[in-house]
Amino acid sequence: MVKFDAARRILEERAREAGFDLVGVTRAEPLEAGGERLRRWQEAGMAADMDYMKRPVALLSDPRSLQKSARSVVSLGVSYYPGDHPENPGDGGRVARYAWGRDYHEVIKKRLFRLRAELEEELGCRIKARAFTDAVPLLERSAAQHAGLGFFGRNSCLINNNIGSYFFIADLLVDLELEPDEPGSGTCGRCTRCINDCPTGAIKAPGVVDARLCISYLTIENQGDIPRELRPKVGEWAFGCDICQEVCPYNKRKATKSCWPEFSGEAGAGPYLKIKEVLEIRSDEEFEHRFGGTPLTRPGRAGLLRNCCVAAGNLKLEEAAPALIRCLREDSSPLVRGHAAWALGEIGSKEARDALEAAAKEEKNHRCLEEIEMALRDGFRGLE
Ligand code: B12
Ligand code: SF4
Ligand code: SF4
Repeated sequence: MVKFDAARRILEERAREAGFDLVGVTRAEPLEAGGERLRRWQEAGMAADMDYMKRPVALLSDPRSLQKSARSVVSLGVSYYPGDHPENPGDGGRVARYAWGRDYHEVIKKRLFRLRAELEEELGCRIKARAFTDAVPLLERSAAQHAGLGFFGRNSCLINNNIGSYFFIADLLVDLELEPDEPGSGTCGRCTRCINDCPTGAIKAPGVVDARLCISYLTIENQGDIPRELRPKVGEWAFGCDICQEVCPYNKRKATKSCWPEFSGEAGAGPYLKIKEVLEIRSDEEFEHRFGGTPLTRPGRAGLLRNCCVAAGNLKLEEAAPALIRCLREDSSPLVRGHAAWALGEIGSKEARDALEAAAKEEKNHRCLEEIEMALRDGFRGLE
């Protein structure tokens, strides 16, 4: 039988060797305070259309609902910070840092399995384990806070005093009894920058993000329209949003560059999408060819084109007008046609208006027709 503290030490060593920046352990017991906050969040409707976040609190807050035999939760943190966001070349749709490289689910899972295998070898016993990151129903931030990885910032992110908040949380649920860590502690002090600077006012109270307003939700998880009144506030973001982390003093001082090459901009889509090029993607095959193996597949082809339409409209990107007009005429998705209409209204050129007027005669979809009419009514200020 392996000794309690020896197993903990071996875990720490192997996890560091595997490239994890943070490692901590908590007992596989219900996360009661987190569960209570989740209940209030769900009841307020803040989970928007994310059905997986509407599952019972008892399920989402209990690690043993994922693995009955689990005794400990090993919580791991890995920095994805690729560095500063470069200046927009002028025609780019901004991508949140966590998504510049390869799909973190796959990349991290591989290392988690390797870590488990190494632990089994070193400890000389079979370990029944479940390994995951961001893919199962568990309050990962709460578990990580219990395991000592950091404290909750007012932006609701888990912040580590040494590396800031640009890190993924990954978990190994194991049937081993491991020595638990002290819970993470720290404070935002009197700072409220994230709350003040969130463009949509999504941070409703310290640690409480209303997903219905959050740009990250609107551009990634949301499968429908980006509400018209929120579109101007989305700015140039085409996938996710980093503002409440960018303004955070902990990240300004402490953000530590990731040492995983898979998360660098060169490994994936990088910091900006070429809006004009994305707007030309017409098939799922082409989309998969361009973005397969990166986190950008999450909203699907139509979702990513929708986002690029909104970014083009906000950038008043006249050079994207021909591509937007092709979306309006040819795209099979009403979501794309509707948002292309909005963007053309924002760009407000003569060719944009001509295209909208022509489309108004052809469009059969009721929602798209409404978008076209509203674009003709509300856009084009200053063209007369
Ligand atoms: C749903 C979800 C989202 C939703 C909702 C986000 C939200 N804040 O709820 C959307 C799509 C908006 C989103 C956005 C992002 N997400 Co997200 N998301 C998740 C997911 C799947 C569940 C989060 C959740 O349970 N929300 C429900 C609410 C109630 O919980 P919560 O926000 O985590 O808040 C808890 C704590 O903040 C705590 N709390 C807050 N204040 C206080 C104060 C006290 C005193 C106490 C005791 C507790 C407490 O209580 C809550 C319950 O545990 C997790 C993965 C997972 N399975 O956990 C990733 C996760 C939270 N996301 C992550 C990331 C990276 C992001 C983005 C940065 C991506 C981006 N750049 O666009 C943004 C950040 C936006 C933000 N400010 O939260 C990481 C966060 C890592 C970290 N260091 O914190 C996670 C953990 C994924 C991972 N495995 O790495 N996300
Ligand atoms: S990710 Fe962006 S929109 Fe969401 S809470 Fe943070 S600043 Fe606000
Ligand atoms: S910006 Fe300020 S208030 Fe927000 S999480 Fe960072 S330290 Fe806390």
